[in-house]
Amino acid sequence: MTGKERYEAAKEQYGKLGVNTDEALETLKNIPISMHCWQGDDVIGFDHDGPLTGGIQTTGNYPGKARTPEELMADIEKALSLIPGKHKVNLHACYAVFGEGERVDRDKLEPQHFAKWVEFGKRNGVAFDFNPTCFSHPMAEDGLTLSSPDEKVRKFWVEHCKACIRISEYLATEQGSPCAMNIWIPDGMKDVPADRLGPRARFKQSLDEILAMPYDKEKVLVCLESKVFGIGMESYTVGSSEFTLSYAAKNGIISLLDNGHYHPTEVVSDKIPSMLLFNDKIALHVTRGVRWDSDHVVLFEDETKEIAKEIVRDDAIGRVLLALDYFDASINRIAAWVIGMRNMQKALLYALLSPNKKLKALQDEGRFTELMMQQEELKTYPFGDVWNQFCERNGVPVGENWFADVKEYEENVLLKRK
Ligand code: RNT
Ligand code: ZN
Repeated sequence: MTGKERYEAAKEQYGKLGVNTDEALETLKNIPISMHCWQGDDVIGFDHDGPLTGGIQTTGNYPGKARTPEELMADIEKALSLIPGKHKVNLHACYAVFGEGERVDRDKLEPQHFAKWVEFGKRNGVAFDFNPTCFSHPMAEDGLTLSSPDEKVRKFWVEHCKACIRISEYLATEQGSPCAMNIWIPDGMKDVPADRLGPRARFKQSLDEILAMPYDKEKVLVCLESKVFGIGMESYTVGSSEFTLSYAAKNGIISLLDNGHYHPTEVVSDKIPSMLLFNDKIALHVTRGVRWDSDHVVLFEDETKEIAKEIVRDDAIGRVLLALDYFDASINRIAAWVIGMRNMQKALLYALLSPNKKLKALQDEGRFTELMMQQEELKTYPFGDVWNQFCERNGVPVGENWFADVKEYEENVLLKRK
C-alpha cells in the first residue's frame, strides 16, 4: 500500500467516528510552535564565556554544538527543514549578535544586536519570540536578580528587561506579528529563608518598574513564568506559581506555565482549562521533567497528549502561546529539536483526531463505560498513517526518513566543529 492509500483507509476509519482527517491536517498546519534556540548550544549564547548558571543545567557532551551565530542559524535552518508546518524561533537575550570587537552588557542591549536574527527570520519566513536572560552573568552570581536586596543589582536587571521589551517590539515590528516576551528569573534560596516576603516584594516592584515603560501591548506580549525550585534554590523560589499567577492576573500580562515547574504529581494539562476560564491568553513551555525539572526532550507521551487535548478540545488554539523548553546535550542537538517539535505536533494531531464532542457527550450523559472503551480504542487507530500524510503534504521526510539527513549533516558539518 502506498502512503496515500494508507491515508485514505485511515480517513475512512476516523470518518466513521465523525472525525475529518483533512480538516485536522489543515488545522495542524496553522499551529505555530516556538522553537527554543537554546537547544542548539546548551543554553550558552554569544555574550559571555562563562558557564550556564541560574539553577538550570545541561548534561552531556555530544559533539557538534553551535559556537557562533552562523552555526546556530544553520542548525536551526536544518532542523526547521525537517519539521512540518511554519513555526517561530524563541530567542534569549544572550543570543545577541555583536559586531567585530563590540560587546555591550545586558542592560545596554539594543535592537540592532538582533538585526542578524531579523535577517535570518526574513530569509526563512520565521518570526521570533524573546526572553530576557537573567542568569549566566556576574550580576546574577548569588542567584538573585530582579529580587535582589542590592539596589545596583536589581536596577541592572530592571534595565535589562526594559531593553528586552524594546528589542521585542523591534522584532514584532520587523516580522509584522506579535513577539511573546517571557520573563523568568532564577531567584531563590538553597536553604530555609528568614524572609519570604521581602524578595517577592522586590520582584513585584521590579516588574512594576519594567512594565511602566511605554511599549506597544499589541506587539509585545509580556509573559511571566513561575518555578517551584532550581538547583541550589531547593528551599524557596521568589517567582512561585501563586506569585506569578497573581501578578499576571492583576497586571494584564500573560501567565506562562512550564510543565517542569510543578510538584511531580501536579500536571499542567489540568491547569489549562482553569487558566482559560480566567485569561484571554496563556503561554506554555512544554518540556519533560524526569524526576525533577530535567528538561529532557519532549516525547509523544501521555502528559504531552493531555496538554494538547486541552488546547484543542477547549477551542483554545489561538489563545495558547505554545513554546518548547528543553536542553539535552547528550544527543545530536538537531535531532533533539526535530524529535521534540514533531512530537508536540503529533500530540496536537492526536487531539485533533479525537471525536471530542462525542466524548464530552458521553461524559455528560454519565456513559463512563463507553467513554473508557472509546478512548482506549482510539489509541490503536491508524494515527501514524495520518501523521505521515501530514509530513508528506508539508514537504518534509516521512517517518524516520528525516534522520538520514541529520546523520549526513552531522558527518559533514557538526563533526567538523572542533
Ligand atoms: C528555567 C525556565 C526557563 C529556561 C529558559 C532557558 O527553569 O524553564 O524558561 O529554561 O529560559
Ligand atoms: Zn521554561
